[in-house]
Amino acid sequence: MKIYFAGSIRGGRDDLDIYIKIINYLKNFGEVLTEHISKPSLTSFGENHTTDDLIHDRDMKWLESCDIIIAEVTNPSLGVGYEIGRAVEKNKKIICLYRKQTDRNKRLSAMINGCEDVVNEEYDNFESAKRIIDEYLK
Ligand code: 6K6
Repeated sequence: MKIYFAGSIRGGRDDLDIYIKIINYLKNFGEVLTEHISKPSLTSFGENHTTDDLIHDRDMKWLESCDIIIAEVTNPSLGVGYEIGRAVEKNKKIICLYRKQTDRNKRLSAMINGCEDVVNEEYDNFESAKRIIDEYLK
């Protein structure tokens, strides 16, 4: 199974630790096409080896070829929102994982939470994220 993991890069890297754990766990179920998102060297300031055009076109090809998208959507990211929208157009299976927040002012965008083509799941910690992943990927 080809898995496309989406997580914030230029939107901010505060959730990198949980991305690393989720990606490593997803590898039990198949090939994670976007494993680079778990690289600490991929900072919000970017890498100079490639251009934005190439990143966009490569990621769209991966999105087209994947069987499922797992998006960690706690940290708002334009790129992740864009990927989810494009994946909806392509009729892909999309699971969004949103970590429960103590700050009531922080809520998942209505455009994701209100999208009937997306499975939205809230989780508390990595253990509960794993249970959700098991539910959809096992
Ligand atoms: C790294 C840091 C700044 O720019 C980069 C370039 N690298 C990227 N490489 C691969 N995928 C990327 C890159 N930048 C964005 N993406 C895709 O968009 C990933 O698949 C992420 O799920 C999503 C992150 O979007 P932003 O808006 O948070 O960057």
